[in-house]
Amino acid sequence: MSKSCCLVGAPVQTGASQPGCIMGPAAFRTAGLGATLTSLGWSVEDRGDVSMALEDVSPHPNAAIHHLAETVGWITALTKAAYDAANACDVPVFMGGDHSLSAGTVAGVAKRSKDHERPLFLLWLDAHPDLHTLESTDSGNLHGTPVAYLTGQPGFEAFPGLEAPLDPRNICMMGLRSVDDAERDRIAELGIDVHDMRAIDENGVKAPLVAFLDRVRAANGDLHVSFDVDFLDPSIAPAVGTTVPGGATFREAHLIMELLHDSGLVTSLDLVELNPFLDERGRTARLMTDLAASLFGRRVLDRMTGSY
Ligand code: B3U
Ligand code: MN
Ligand code: MN
Repeated sequence: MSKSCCLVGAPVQTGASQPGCIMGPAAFRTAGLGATLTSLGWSVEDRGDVSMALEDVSPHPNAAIHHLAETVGWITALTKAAYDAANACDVPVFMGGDHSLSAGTVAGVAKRSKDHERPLFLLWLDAHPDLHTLESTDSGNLHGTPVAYLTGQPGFEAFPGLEAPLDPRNICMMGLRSVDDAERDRIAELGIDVHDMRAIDENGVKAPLVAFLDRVRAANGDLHVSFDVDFLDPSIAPAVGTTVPGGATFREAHLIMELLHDSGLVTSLDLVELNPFLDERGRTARLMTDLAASLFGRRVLDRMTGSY
């Protein structure tokens, strides 16, 4: 029996500073993500786009914060949609949408992992650690906060209560190159496994990723991958509102996807921050779709390797 994946659209843009991510799910569909995964032998169900109901939330004392009620609405809706999707297919793929959506998708799949008494691990591919609390964010853009929320940091009273907070030691971040002071302190305090671009330049991507995957396997864990477009260098992936120079090359990202596939460990995926309004003739949407295809088993040549 073929393995199943389901596509879930999360047209969220209220966590970012500029509009455009609302078009992300449509761009992934236009780039043929569903048909690509079908051609790789997966049975694919497109569950459509999630919709949001505004929540009644009082303003936060941090006046920089914008769209709090919308974000809370999205997190509530996406937590449920992700939990349902994770119960309905082997690997749900969440098509964003800005990165605030991961506060919901990861919360939802974490709840399902908890039902199955499996620890959830999180691979965060991003230029940013997205580790602000509602107090520490200066920009007020809530796509900078999901990892702090998901690890149960204080100050998220306005957000929905978390049923299954993540253990920060089960998080691996790769690609960081824009980190604010409060986030730098929090990384050290929480003991997150971080590989910034300097570390990738010095050590490559394979050794740290394989070490992390070995930990996931040894713990019999589930693995959620959250892939922010800005992990990639802007020269190959221009369709993102927060470009940061010095990102991952196509070859680094491609190898990560192939190693993830070979591991057989990935149980859910976010594709986030695609802003089609900023794209050049669909090239970023197509690149993200191609990279996802590699994670789902597109291969160049057969290899006689071990598990990875
Ligand atoms: N840390 C900054 C920048 C940022 C975070 N995530 C994105 N940008 N995409 C902030 O606004 O919180
Ligand atoms: Mn991000
Ligand atoms: Mn980012």
